[in-house]
Amino acid sequence: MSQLIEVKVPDIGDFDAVPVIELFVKVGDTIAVDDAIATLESDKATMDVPSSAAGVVKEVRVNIGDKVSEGSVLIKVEAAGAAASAPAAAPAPVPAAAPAPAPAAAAAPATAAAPAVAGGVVEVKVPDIGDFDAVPVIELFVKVGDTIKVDDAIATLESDKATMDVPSSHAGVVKEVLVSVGDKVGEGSVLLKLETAGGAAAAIPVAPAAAAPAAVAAPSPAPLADGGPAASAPAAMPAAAPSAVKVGGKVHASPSVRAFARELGVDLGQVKATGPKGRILKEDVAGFIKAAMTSGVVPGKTPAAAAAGASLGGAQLGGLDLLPWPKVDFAKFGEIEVKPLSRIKKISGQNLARNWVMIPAVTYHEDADITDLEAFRVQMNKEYEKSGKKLTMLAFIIKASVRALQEFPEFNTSLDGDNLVYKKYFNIAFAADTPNGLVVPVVKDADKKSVFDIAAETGALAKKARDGKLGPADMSGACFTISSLGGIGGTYFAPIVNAPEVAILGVNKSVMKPVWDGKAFVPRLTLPMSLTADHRVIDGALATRFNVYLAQLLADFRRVML
Ligand code: CAO
Repeated sequence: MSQLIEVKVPDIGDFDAVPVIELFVKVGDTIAVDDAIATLESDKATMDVPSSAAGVVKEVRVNIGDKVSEGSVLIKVEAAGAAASAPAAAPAPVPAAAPAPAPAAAAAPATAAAPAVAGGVVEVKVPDIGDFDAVPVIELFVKVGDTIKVDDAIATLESDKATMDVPSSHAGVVKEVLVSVGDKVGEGSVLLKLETAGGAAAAIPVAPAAAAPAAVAAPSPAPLADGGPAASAPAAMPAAAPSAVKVGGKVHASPSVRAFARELGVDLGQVKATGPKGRILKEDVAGFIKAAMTSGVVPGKTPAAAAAGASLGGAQLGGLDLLPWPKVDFAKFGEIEVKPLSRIKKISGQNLARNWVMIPAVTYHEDADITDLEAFRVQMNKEYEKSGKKLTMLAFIIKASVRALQEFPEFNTSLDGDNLVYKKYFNIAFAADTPNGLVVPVVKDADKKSVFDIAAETGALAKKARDGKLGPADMSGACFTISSLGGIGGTYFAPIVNAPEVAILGVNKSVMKPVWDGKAFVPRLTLPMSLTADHRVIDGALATRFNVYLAQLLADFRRVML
């Protein structure tokens, strides 16, 4: 038997008529206890309301913009059988974030007998934040040497349900910062030591007393965040003191949006807000990521600047909050010579940096037994010696790769927003090492060419590359890239996907290895292969199937014709 359970706004203190700013559920959704249902936001705190029941959402009783209070029904949930569990022990109260109930009676803010400071060093502490304890600091807005005013935001604290800024209780110059991002703090934790300018901290507005007598009676160092009238002071959550925290700071976003952004490594400062009062919505973060993924460009920067920023370790790449590139005076440690990067290195570096950062790439290794293929290649080259024709291992690998791409079409695709573009042509690029850097010429329509043709074309393109004569047409339109270090050596490596392609095959020098044939170890010529694939398109199982298939083709090249 199923039953309908009403999920209501829990006790949020004296707080009343708080706007719903986000809704996370819709009819038909299956939710668990504690899943966030909605975000409520006052001018001081943002709080997610967790579900008190598990089940399927049958009705959503509120809309964005509706004002709710304790007891307002948000949704009706159909709990299946016993799963209907607890009309849960009273709805999990929203953790204390904001402060204290502002008694209606007390209309005007009072000026507290704040600690009179006649100059000197004062400690700025976390005010009374109710039952809340050990809350992580997620942002710090001040550093040693900063001059701050009363009420300037010092830090943002964030629990899994609420976000709150801690304003300064005093004005002065920051002498010491005693917390770091990630530290957990509770009421009374010292955040800063401030050198006050004398009396600066004296007139601290305090919420009009009443509901939180203890807190207010004392010369609390926690001022009203905005010094405003009590009526605007949120009474969220349990306990509470005079208003001491506020949401806002640099960015305006709910805890769940902040968590979402953190998960994706997005700096909310970079995201354009479309919500009311400049609030960043989940859609804004998703849109920011999408824009960065499709353009490959840091919003507000030119592609070159963005990529240059990446290659130089610039502070921002696609919203990632990176440290600036270390600036070292190398000459201090010994003799140096500075040479500018070649044009090719600058351009390829920008592309490599973008692809490395933006593609969730995984590299899969496989060994191909090319004993018979190499013997065949050597024999054919002898037979065709006089004709001037020559077969290379690279040409065989290109031909086999085309066959594998036909067998596994996902490898012959490109991502375009939410679409996957399947290509019906087979243009294979190969990395060519030149004195000026790496270039990637393309063998067009490799499926229509013989291995001899491909060998001749790669030879001609490689020469053109070394002579610096490749044009844009020689290097465009690739579907899949092969990077062969076989002429040099190595065992395995992890090539970087050449976007917008979704995979790249690296090969190293083949070596004789003892392989167990069931009765004895036999010497087999083994080609080490390293396939890197974009995990957004290609899963590990598919990548491994591709590798195994490619190895089979190279082990018995007759399979390419099948
Ligand atoms: N195993 C063993 N020997 C191999 C081999 C392999 N996988 N691949 C090539 N060789 C041998 C060749 O048979 C040739 O030997 P012979 O002269 O005796 O015939 C020799 O190595 C030289 O080959 P090559 O490298 O000149 O020719 P290629 O067709 O194999 O490669 C090209 C051409 C353009 C791919 C290559 O010159 C090149 O630039 N490779 C570097 C690519 C690169 O830098 N990739 C890294 C990108 S990521 O930083």
